[in-house]
Amino acid sequence: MKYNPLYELAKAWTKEAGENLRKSVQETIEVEFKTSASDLVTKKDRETEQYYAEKIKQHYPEHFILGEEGTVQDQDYEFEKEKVWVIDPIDGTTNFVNQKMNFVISVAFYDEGEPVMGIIYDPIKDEMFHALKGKGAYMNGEKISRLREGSLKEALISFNSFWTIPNDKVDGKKLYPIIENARGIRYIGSAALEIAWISIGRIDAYIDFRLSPWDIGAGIVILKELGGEATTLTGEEIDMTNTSTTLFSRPGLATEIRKYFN
Ligand code: 2AM
Ligand code: CA
Repeated sequence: MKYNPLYELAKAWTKEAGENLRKSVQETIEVEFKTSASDLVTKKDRETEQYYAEKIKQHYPEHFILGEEGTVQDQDYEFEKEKVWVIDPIDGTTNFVNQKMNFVISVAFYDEGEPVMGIIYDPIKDEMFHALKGKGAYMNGEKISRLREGSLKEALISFNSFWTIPNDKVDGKKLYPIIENARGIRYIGSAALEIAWISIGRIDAYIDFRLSPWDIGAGIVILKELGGEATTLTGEEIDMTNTSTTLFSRPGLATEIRKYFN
């Protein structure tokens, strides 16, 4: 398959970058604030993205990089027409700083807008979730089974409780019946990790109202490969050039959840 070498390289790079992050939680992590005290970036976010940028430039100089930290500047391209790496060097930076766990590297590859490859790596648990379109999804070396349908009453649903207080994206009261009718609510604090966990059934659905392409690029590939759902809250395809509302779930469950937002 033509993407196999790229897939193998990306997994090897991610393993190495993850080991580096795992070591760095022992050290003092210097924090900078981006837009507020809850929007963080560290030297490690930048270094890790830089690491990928160098590897990609070396092996695939014609590819583009859509990264959270904007390491590669002055790129002028159309996402739908090019080969693009979508990278979040640390998803869950707040967890990286405060918990020293529950953060991941999220790396995806899109070819002319088509989701091709996704890797989500939790370096503390040493759990790598990965998929190549049409070739199945894996957790480390083990193939993940296709997702079964599920219902809300048996489901663990993930969302940030931030969305239940007044905000400019959603009427938080719409989440109340979901809280009432689900088996339970969970939130880890890393969008990519929430999606990775859906793939192996640790949670059943994840709702968000303002995610960026790099938070979800890899998760979309992995979930789709397993028959899961990955759309906007209203069921449309996610626009990889913008922030969007998102609903990720095992099959069927998204339809049940969506009813509460009509
Ligand atoms: P990050 O850690 O890469 O910033 C935390 O609630 C989850 O939402 C994380 O996956 C975080 O990604 C993501 N997120 C997206 N936009 C955010 C924002 N403006 N502020 C905080 N977290 C954001
Ligand atoms: Ca990040």
